[in-house]
Amino acid sequence: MPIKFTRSDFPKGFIFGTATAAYQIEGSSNGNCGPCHWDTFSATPKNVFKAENGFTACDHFHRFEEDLDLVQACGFDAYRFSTSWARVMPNGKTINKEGLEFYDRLVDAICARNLRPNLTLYHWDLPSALADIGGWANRETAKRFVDHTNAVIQCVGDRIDTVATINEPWCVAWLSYFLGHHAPGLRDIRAAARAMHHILLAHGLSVDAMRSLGTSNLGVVLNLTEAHPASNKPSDVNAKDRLDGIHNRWFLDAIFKGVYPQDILNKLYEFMPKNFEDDMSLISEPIDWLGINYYTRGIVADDPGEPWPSLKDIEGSMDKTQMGWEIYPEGLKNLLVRVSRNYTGNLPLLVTENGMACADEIQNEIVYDPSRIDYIFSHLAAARAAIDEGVNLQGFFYWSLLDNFEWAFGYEKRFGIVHVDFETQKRTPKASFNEWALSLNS
Ligand code: GCO
Repeated sequence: MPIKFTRSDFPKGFIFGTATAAYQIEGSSNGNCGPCHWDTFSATPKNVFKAENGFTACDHFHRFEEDLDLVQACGFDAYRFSTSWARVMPNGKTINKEGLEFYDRLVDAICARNLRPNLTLYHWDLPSALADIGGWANRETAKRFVDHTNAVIQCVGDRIDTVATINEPWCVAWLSYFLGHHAPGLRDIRAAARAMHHILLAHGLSVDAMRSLGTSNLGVVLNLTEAHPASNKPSDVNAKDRLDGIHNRWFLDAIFKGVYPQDILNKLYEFMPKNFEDDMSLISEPIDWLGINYYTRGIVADDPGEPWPSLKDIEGSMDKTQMGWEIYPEGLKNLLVRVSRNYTGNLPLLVTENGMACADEIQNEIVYDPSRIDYIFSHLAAARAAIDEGVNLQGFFYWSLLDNFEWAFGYEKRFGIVHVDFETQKRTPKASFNEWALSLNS
C-alpha cells in the first residue's frame, strides 16, 4: 500500500486538477459539430472495439454543469479540457457559432466554480475536410490550425489559465500515421515523417499566433515513456535508444533545442518535407510550461526481420492496468528528473495526465476501485520525489474525470474517478473520487 498524500505534502500553490478531452466526452452529434477523422475511423470495421464512436459519449455537451459540479466538489483547483476543431470549424474553414458559444459557456462555468481553466487546442478531432487533404501529412493542415487557434482564443482566451497547443504529438503522428492504431489508421513511413514534422509546425505556428494576440502561459503536452531494453544484448539496447528517440527525443530536442535527434533524422530524412529545417526556429520558440502525460514504461527488443525502426514490444512482468499497461511509478519520477535536467531547467512542468483504467462495476450504487487509489498515491509519491530532486513541478492532473470513449478501445476501458452508465448517462463517483476529495480537502 503506497502512503497517502495530502495537499500539505506538496509545495504551496501546487495545482491539483483533473483532465478530459472533447471527443471523448462531449458527444459529437450535438451542437452542429462537423465530422472528424475519428468518426470515419470508428465506422471502419476492426478499428475500434465494437465499432463504438464519440457521437454521444458522456453527453457532456448537455451535462457540463453537472460534471463541473463534481470537479468542484472533489476539491480540485483546475480543470483541463480541449476544444474540438470539428465543432469550432465543421468544414475546416467556417466558424460554427454554436460551437464557440458552447466553449464560451463552458469556460464561464469553470470560472464560476473557482476552477482554473486549462485549455488544450487539439486533442485529435481533426475535421474530415482536412483529413481529405491528407491530414497531418499535409503542411496546409498546420497552417489551418492557426485559424482554429485564433477562433478559440478570441472567444475564450481572456479567461484561460494555461493553453496547450497540441496533446501528444507522438500519438497524432507516429501512432496514427506509422503504427495505424489511431485515426486515420495509416501505416506509411513517409506520411508519418511528414506528420511528425507538421504537428510540431502546427504547435509553433499556434504559439506564434497566440503571442500576437497577447495570450500568455503557453505550452504543449507530450506523452513520454521510459524506454527499457528487453535484455542487455547490444542489439536490444540500441532498440531501446530508437524507441526513446522516436517517442521522446524527437519532440524534446525539436522544441527545446531546435533540432531533430540525428540518429532518428538519419532514417527519416528521405521522407521529410522539403526545407523542414527552415521551420525549426518557429518550432523551438520559447514556451512557458511543459505538460507531461505519463502512464507506463515501454520495453522493446530488436526485431531484425523488420525494416527500421525494427522494434518489437515486449510485455513486462509487473502488475498491469485494464489496458495491459505495467504500473511503474518510478518511470514518472525518472522522466521528470531527466526532462528538467536535460531540457527544461527551471521552466514549470505539469503532469497533465496520469491515471489508470480498471474494469469497474457498480454494486449497490458504489464503485470500489482500490487499485486505482494505489495507482494515484504511488504516482503522487513519484511526483513528490521528483520535486525533492529539484524538479520545478507545479501541478498534477488525474486522467480522467469521467469514464469515456477510450479511442480504439471504445467504452470498455474505464479511466474515470466518476463512473458513467452509458445507457442512462448516470454519474456515480467512485471510491477513488472520495479518496481524492479527502486528500484535497485535508
Ligand atoms: C492519451 C490521451 C487520452 C487517453 C489517455 C488514456 O494519452 O492517449 O491524452 O485521450 O484517453 O491517455 O489512454
